Amino acid sequence: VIRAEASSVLRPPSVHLNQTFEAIVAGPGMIEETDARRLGARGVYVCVVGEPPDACHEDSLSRRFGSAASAAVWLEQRGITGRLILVLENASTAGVRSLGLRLACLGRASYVVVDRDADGPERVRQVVDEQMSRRDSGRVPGIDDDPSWTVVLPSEPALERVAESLGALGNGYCGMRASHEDARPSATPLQVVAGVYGVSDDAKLVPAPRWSAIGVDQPGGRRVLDLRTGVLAHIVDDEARSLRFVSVAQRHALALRAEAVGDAAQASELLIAPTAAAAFARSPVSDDAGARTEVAWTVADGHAGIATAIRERRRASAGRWVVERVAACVDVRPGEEPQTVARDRLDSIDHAGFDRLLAEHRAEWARRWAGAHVAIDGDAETELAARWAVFHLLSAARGEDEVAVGARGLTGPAYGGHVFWDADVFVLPALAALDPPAARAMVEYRIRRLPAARAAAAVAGRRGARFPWESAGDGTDVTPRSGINRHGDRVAIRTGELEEHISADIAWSVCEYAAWTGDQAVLAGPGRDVVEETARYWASRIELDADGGAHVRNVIGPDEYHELVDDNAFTNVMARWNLRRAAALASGSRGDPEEVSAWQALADALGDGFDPERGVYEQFAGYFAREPLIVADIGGPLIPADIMLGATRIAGSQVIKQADVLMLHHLVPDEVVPGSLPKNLDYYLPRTAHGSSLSPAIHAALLARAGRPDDALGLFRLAARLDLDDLTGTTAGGLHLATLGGTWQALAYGFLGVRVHADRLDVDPQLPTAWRSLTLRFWFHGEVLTVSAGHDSVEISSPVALVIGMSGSLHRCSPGTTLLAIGGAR
Ligand code: IFM
Repeated sequence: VIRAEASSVLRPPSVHLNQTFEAIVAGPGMIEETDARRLGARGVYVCVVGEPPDACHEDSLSRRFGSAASAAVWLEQRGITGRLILVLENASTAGVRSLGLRLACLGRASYVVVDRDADGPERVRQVVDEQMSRRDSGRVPGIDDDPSWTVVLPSEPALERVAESLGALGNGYCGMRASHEDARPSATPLQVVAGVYGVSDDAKLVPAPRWSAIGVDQPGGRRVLDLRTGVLAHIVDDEARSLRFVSVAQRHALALRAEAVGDAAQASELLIAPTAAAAFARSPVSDDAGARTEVAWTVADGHAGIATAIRERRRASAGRWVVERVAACVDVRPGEEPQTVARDRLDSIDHAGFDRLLAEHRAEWARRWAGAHVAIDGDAETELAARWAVFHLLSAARGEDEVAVGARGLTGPAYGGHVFWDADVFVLPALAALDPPAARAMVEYRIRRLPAARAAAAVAGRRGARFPWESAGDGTDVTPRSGINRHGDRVAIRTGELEEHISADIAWSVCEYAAWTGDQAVLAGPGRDVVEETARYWASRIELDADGGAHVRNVIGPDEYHELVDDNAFTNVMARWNLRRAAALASGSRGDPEEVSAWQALADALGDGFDPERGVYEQFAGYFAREPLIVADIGGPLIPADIMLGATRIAGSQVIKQADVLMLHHLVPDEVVPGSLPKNLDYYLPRTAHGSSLSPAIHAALLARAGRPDDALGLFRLAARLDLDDLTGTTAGGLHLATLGGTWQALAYGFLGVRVHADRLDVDPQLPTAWRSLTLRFWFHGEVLTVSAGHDSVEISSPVALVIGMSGSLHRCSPGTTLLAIGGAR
């Protein structure tokens, strides 16, 4: 990075540029017309710093921008920021500095002052020429190493598998772990395509051919994940580096470029068989004018397959080698010819080429962040962790067709890629706000599996639809029936049979999606079928007493330490909500009035375990009589209490794994007794081991809602850093997507107090003392809003008029920015 000091003359060739600037912002008059055209034609943006704009050279590209401010914004929208911009100024250093202060994207730019009357213009040309020659020789592009947007992966060999998860890249279609480009024994490289599952062997995601092992060891250095532009860089030193990305602009496209000094041996094969079991085949490598091409494919159970086609070019010049790979990763349907499908995609990807793919990819990430920004003033470490969470949420799903978001997304093999309630309750609400089309694709995944859920209900002798606890390709239940525990013993897994709340959770997520997006069409069509069919299931699942009491017996609630319980409060209240919501959707339209009133009556009869004397919900029938153990007797939070004290002891106690009753306060606050949150928090928090990664973020959200933001902060940081610090020791198997979704939810629902309604948005900020402000940008009813809360006021920016509920009043906000005082309207 150029670090020239401000001076009257640009420090010339002694200035060592170790990366290609993506943009050069130059002062008026410094670049001749012909040069401007020449440079512009070659992809360098020449913009103007300083006023007046009419001093711009008539025919230069600068005319397009008018001012440095608009130039900077234009560049930022293309993912070009900070150190990737060289600002050259011929007015005053102070002018550029003040511009940098006003514009975040120029705040980190390198800048120099050129004396126009001396040899400044010539120096500018030298810098530009050096830049162009770097680009022409295909050097590895640099990244903006902004500490608030980059995550350095751990480099200790013992943490290699954790690092592979933390730096995983994905576009919702395919995902790959951040494995090194050489094949290290400690590594577990994996590339998968969302929704491509095998059938046998627990219906796991099918591993794709590996495409990024270039056969060259570049030891040491830093692996840096650039969240802003979605690239993974491996930087050994000025001479050796690599950069790769999974394109978010073209879902099949993958690209990698690496360079180093010396000679690189050519790998004989470009694609490598994944280690996990799947039939693997390859075509012979073909060589056409130095571009080597290969296609390989994996097939599981003879039906689900992934083909990868790759083209590699190696250049060597001046003692340096550069390897460039572009690849196409495609799912192959039965009857399709893998070679043809992948090769066709590759040809069009290769036609675009590495630089254009990267430019499109960066621009798409810039577009995504424009609707998903997170800033926490006063807590840089947590801010980075929150951005990292949003990055991986946005990488997990895509806004087309349908998308299956597994418990670990596309970042690792744990749980075989199966879809749990993690997707519907934890990830989906975040994506409904950050990337609504991606959330719609997640809803679509469930809608298309409604027939399988109906069949499951029928097999159980019930009506309606019963969704599976773990779901993969066809929507049948793929929960394993047994597993090996940490002591090596085989134990029964009963969640598939008993954890039935998922059916109501899915109905809830469809409604939450509609509330965030205003997409009423989904609730008038297939989404309504999901809500009604699940209600129908509950209606046939609920058992009635002789005295008219309604019960759901023999279930597992979210707290999986207690199996085969009756009247789990969470299950019952979610079922009640499901019945009421279906009744509301059905009444007055095509609904059968008799069925609607039966749903309403059942909902009213269903016990919820609320004990009015204590003001606390009993988690299930008989829970209060269990051994009164609390977690502090065993250890700190995030402990697997069942392993420490044995599953039987814990099952007989009041220690619970994760938020259960309290999930109700988070998901359906209108279904619980008003004002019951504080007492239930006080009761259940000491009994919660957070043995599931799903737990801390939800408690953080609820503590903030209960007016205890400083208490919330500890659990929030735990959630935000759960994977970054591998706090559960399970991150090697992939990232905990539910925790990432919970992290965003804790910020939005918890600290900002956001609630969405059909016609308005409520906010009720509760910031920890350590934070000066919290800013979130998100989509609400088709528009991007920015909500920025401090301790005394909240600022809401919206392109359209909006009704905001705050402190018990409704505020009509005009388009633009509205400032509301917390605790009273202004
Ligand atoms: O869905 C969760 C569950 O709540 C706790 N055990 C792990 C599952 C997958 O993350």
